[in-house]
Amino acid sequence: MNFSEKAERITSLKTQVFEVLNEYPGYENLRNKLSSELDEKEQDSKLRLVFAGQYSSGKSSIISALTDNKSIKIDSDIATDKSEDYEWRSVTLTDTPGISAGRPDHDKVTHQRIQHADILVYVVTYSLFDNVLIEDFKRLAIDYNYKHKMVLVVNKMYSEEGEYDQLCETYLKNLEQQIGKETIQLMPVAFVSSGNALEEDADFHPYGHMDDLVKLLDDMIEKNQSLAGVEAVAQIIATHIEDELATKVEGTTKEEQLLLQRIERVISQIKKDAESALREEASRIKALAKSMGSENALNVGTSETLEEDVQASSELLNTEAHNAFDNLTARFDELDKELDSELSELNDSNLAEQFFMRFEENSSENSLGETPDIGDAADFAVANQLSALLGRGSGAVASKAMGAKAGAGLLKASGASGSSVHQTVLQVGKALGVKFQPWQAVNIAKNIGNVAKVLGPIMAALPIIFEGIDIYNEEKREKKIAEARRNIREQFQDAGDQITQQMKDSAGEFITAKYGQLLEEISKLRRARINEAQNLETCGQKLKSLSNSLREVLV
Ligand SMILES: Nc1nc2c(ncn2[C@@H]2O[C@H](COP(=O)(O)OP(=O)(O)O)[C@@H](O)[C@H]2O)c(=O)[nH]1
Ligand SMILES: [Mg+2]
Repeated sequence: MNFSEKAERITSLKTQVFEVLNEYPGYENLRNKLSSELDEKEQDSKLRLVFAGQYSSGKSSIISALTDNKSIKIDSDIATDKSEDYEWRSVTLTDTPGISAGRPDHDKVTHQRIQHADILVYVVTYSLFDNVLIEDFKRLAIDYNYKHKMVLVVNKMYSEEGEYDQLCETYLKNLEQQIGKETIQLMPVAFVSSGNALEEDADFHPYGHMDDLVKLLDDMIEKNQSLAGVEAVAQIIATHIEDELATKVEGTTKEEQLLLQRIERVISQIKKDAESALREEASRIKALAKSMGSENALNVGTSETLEEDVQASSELLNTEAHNAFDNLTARFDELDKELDSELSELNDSNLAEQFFMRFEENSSENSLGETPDIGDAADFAVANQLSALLGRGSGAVASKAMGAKAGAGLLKASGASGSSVHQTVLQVGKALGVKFQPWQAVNIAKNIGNVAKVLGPIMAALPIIFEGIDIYNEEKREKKIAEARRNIREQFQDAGDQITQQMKDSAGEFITAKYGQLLEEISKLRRARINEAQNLETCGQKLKSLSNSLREVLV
């Protein structure tokens, strides 16, 4: 299933879930909880495409054509003075006033909105870039580092003479000259005429080509839309249904579900903490690289020791990257300890006591004076897993079930008191058939190798960067210095991006392999047990099958 198919399937299942929830009474709580969580999720996961570029280049016209919204203000004068959001497909389009109309207030609004952009759509017209625009463009592409998330649109195509294809070719050549071949190759470019697109019969408008733009935006959205965002919706719905059904099933299964649910929450929280530790370290390195770039850039043309300074910076960045790795290792260790203590706390809870009591004595009465409710073999198997999960030691329950002469104390004795941190986590994994890779095995220091390698190109490029900054001609010299500054900033920024990407790749992989896999196994177990439960009414059965379908999309 590709991204759109997956998204479509999830949307359709979501609709069906709400249809069922609206039809049957008794599930109002679930419905309300689901809608509020999904609303919240939708708000923060939606991609934002911000339209920037020159005033009057046709930003509003393009948005109007895309959304088929005729009420958007379009003017040959400066029409938009504040930014405005429009919904389009799965994303938000943000119209801005644009820049360079001699209105600093507009420039400010535009740049504020740009900071919230996931994708930047930069709109120019057939006259392409002038000096002011090119500065603005480079600032966004390089200083704000949008070059990988930018789409360039050349609008008002029909204003020129010539065949469409030929025009595109000419414009592309000009663009290469104006903003550099390398940058333009990173960036998808669309040549359109949004004015034409607004007219009714598109056949008469060979320069329209809005479909090209739509396709290009689609690709860009697909590439940037984290699948995680869409999958999170499926995850939220399935999990909530499972939680709800867990309260509706009866007997042993109910307590068992509650326990599994509690364990799931504990591990989820640990996983979130691990992820935020990673984010924190990554953004620290990124910020450091960025500030090093700016600092060194400022010294171009004034410092005699720039080369040494750059060298020192790259060494420091190297050290800091390794420190970040050490910090993460320490944090992950702490989280293991936390997981251990949370699980043993749960082990001591009334819920666990009550659950395990059922399996403690298979004759006469248990300590509550009730006749024990001994389940079938499957119940014992799950109880056994739970026992291992909570650090009671695996095997204890099963051996009891087989009638081994074990006192009630055995469960406790083999339990949390004697378990050491990593043992518990490993035991938890073992109980669920998960093999962990130790964090050290995905040593990012190994992956990073030497950050100097990342920074090598900077050093190599320095002589070229500095070439010509000593020339006499003041204007040329200024230009050369500005170019060198930008270059240095860009190099450090790229280095920061590369290092953090490597951090995210390896630590992210570790987090998923460890906690993610645990969660998956627990969720599988819960679902299997709910599926076995026979006592759900019609609505429950329907929800159960929908949540199963959602899970199928998720694998
Ligand atoms: N010739 C031509 N004019 C257009 C096209 N698209 C928009 N315009 C005109 O350009 C002017 C500015 O458009 P607008 O969408 O308000 O630009 P914005 O300031 O970037 O939002 C308006 O008069 C539009 O009618 C086009 O494709 N071709
Ligand atoms: Mg406008």
